[in-house]
Amino acid sequence: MSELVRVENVDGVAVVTIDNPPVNALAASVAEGIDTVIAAVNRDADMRAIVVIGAGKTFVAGADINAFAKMRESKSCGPGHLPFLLRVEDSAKPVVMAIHGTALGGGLELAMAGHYRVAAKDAQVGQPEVRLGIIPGAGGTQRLPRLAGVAKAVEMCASGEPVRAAEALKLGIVDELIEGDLRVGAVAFARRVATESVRKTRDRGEKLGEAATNAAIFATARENAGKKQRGMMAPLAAINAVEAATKLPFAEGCVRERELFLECLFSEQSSALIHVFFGEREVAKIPGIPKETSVRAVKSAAVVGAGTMGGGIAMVFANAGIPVLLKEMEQAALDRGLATIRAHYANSVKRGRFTQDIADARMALITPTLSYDDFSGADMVIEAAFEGMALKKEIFGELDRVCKPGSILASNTSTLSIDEIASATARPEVVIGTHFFSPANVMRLLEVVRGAATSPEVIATCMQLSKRLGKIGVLVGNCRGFVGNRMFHPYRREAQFLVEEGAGIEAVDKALYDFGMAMGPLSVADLAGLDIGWRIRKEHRHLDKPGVRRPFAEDKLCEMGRFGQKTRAGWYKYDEQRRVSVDVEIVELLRGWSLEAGIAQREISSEEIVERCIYALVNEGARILEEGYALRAVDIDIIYLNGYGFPAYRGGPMWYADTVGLKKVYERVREFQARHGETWEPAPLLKRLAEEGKTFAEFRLETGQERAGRR
Ligand code: T1G
Repeated sequence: MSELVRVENVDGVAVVTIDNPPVNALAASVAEGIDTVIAAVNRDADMRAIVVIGAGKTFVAGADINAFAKMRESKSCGPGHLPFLLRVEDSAKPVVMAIHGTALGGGLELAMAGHYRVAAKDAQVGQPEVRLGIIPGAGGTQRLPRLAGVAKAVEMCASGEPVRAAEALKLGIVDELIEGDLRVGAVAFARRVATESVRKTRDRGEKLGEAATNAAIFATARENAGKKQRGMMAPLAAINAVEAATKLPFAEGCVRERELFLECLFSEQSSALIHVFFGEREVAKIPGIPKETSVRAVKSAAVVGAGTMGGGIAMVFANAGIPVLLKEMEQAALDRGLATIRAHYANSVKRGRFTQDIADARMALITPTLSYDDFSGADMVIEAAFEGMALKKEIFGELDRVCKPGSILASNTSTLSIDEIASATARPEVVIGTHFFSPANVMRLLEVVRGAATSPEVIATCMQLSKRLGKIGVLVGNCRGFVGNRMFHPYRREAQFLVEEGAGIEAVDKALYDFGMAMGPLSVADLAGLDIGWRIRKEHRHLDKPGVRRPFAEDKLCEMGRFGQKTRAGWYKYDEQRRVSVDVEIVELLRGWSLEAGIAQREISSEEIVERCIYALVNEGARILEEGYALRAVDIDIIYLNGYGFPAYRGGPMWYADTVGLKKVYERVREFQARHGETWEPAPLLKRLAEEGKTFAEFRLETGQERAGRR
């Protein structure tokens, strides 16, 4: 009997416990263990029924994702768990699956191969495989429609969204919710059904619907997938597999599912998305700051500035149940900030995201103030004021005066030096950057910026807090623009250069949009406001290298007062309803300015547009890595997926470059350097890895070189 699966006889009911921490992944050895036990119990006349339950915090959270990499290497992976699950289903004695925590992917497939499912009230069940770029591969797309109906099954398999136990009960996925001790409840349930003839999920067809209604369901599902999961292959494969369940007998449906599963598994999209899955967990691990590092309690917070960012950050804390002060200089500004927050909550209630009670409770956690005096009790303060060094230093000087010892002093600056801000206090060890992304209450990314003096305890506290706030915290070093914005600068530079060289404004945006970016770079600029970059460029003009080409287009637009959507004119023009259109006047003006600047106009392919913009990101990312401002290439990937709309199915800019091959990327960068000058000087790390045939994913900084990890 493997120690991963143990069995106990509870008055004639065999309780089979899966114990494969941390999430009871359905590794081959676990499946083997369950298989053996069920066969033995069926031979044991004293045993009347079987309960399968998970040890620890969850039922089975899926197949072992680590095994997929091996399958890809060996280019083979056998029938998977299908035959094993058929044997579970063929058990003559009823098998009751007892679900707590999550039953996801292979975990739900195992549960559905059982004859009954009972669940704890807070359990969740789902088929999240599409998030890994694959589809259920062990009968999930065939059994789920038989239990939950076609519409819900296709929605769950295509979106990957889990459902809560109460809804699973309504849908027929679960047979009973257990109050109190799940194990006790499941054994009692098993006793009740012990004498009933087992019902195999695969034999149930009553919910497989009619061809006509199903055709409409699948058409809508494909349309939704095309919109919400643009560019991803797995959701469409999942829809095809569920459709097969409605058209083919169970066994043939499983064969079709397996074909689609393998197509996805051996795709670049799947390896990219599995890279992202483990990457989102790896970024939480900071070399030199062990998991045991003590953290500070953050039971109360305060935010300086109730503008767009400040208001959004206050909502993030309130949404996490943390009381937060919100300070402004004047009452009018405070009222405006509070009104915006109220409007956000009202909008969420209107869209049914949560109830009015929840909105009221969250609003009640936000306390407006015009004075710093109330800050003395705050465990953490986040400054979100205007992006000017003098003002920030004045604020931090004030915070240093009023905040209690041990309070964490954070700045939401997106470009300014944390060390210089910290120099305005006598306690730089508690000063840190917490760079939220707009809208702060929506965007998942949080760049945690380490200053030269920031203590490991403060870093550990902020990294842990980011998870509590529903964010993905990524630790970065204190360089100009940190990681995200520093890389975004050359990306946006190339987008402007391409327009100046003759590419259409729409063509540039379309090329990147088709590549998978959530939005084209010029549309993003119009949304964010062209004036923000313009003001920063003017403030840093003294840093520009003489003789080095720099884009002029956006400066010209700003000189015309075209700041983007907020002025209903930027790269594009916008009507009252913010509908966008190309402004031919600007197109002509741009051509004139370019010719004046002696820039030859030429046809530019979308391939070149993508390469110029994405390789500019990659080249700057390589610099950031070798300078130690990012801990790993995956940290950069997670930043770009969660803060800049980079397509997850491409794994992030550094993973994408590895997929293309650094040799090819390097050669292309050299070509751009030859044509466009030193702005394209290859990063030494890119050159080295390309010549050594290595990847960014393999790259690890020599110990002591990290600036994000350690000063
Ligand atoms: N396989 C291997 N490792 C896993 C894993 C899995 N399925 N799930 C989690 N881990 C690791 C994770 O990397 C982390 O490791 C630790 O467990 C804790 O996870 C055949 C083909 C269950 C909701 O997609 O969504 O089944 O960082 O930090 O926040 O058709 O984990 O500590 O070293 O996320 O409490 C489908 C994936 C697989 C679910 C718990 N299943 N897991 O969240 O902990 S494909 C999934 C999750 C499949 C079948 C197909 C979450 C969770 P480390 P954690 P958490």
